[in-house]
Amino acid sequence: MIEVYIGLGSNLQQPKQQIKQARLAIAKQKNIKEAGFSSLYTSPPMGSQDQPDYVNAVMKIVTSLSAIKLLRVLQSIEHQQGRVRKAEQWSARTLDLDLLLYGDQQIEHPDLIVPHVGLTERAFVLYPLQEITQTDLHIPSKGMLKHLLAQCPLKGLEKVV
Ligand code: A4P
Ligand code: MG
Repeated sequence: MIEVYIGLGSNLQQPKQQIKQARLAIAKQKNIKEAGFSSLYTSPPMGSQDQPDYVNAVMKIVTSLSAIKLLRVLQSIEHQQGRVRKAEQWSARTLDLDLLLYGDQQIEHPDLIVPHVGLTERAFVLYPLQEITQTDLHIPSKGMLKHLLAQCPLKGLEKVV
């Protein structure tokens, strides 16, 4: 079994509900067990400002699935929740599931880069990640989470109450 962190994001069609629904869909998969879930956070969009604010969260799971099989499971959940892929990068979406960390592995596959690209500069990933890690997490090839957080302004990130 391997410890994995997943980033969840949504800014369309009741984002909070989308995140909650995705959490349930992930947790009920065969070979996946939920091991933690952060608060929900809201933040202005990174990328085009011509779209609604996002709701984000981070989930910890333990799984026996390979990283690629897990990616396929996450993509099918995105699809079930009405995700439409647009040509434009960082466009609005009902659900985005990013494989942030897969144990302490570094993966460079045509369809999968782990740690997730950009993770180290994204407040909407680093702050929820910190909330659900007991010890100080090491991000492979990037350093300690607490050092990354010290260099990452909140950029409008707020906990959803
Ligand atoms: N892919 C490679 N590595 C991974 C990984 N670790 N996890 C590939 C998931 N997918 C990975 O992803 C494009 C391709 O990345 C996939 O085919 C997969 O094989 P996608 O989900 O189709 O497209 P995307 O999400 O639009 O692209 P991208 O570049 O991954 O965007 P991000 O990084 O997910 O950012 N602002 C706020 N405030 N909050 C957000 O959550 N999210 C985005 C999207 C933009 N702005 C945001 C937020
Ligand atoms: Mg994505």
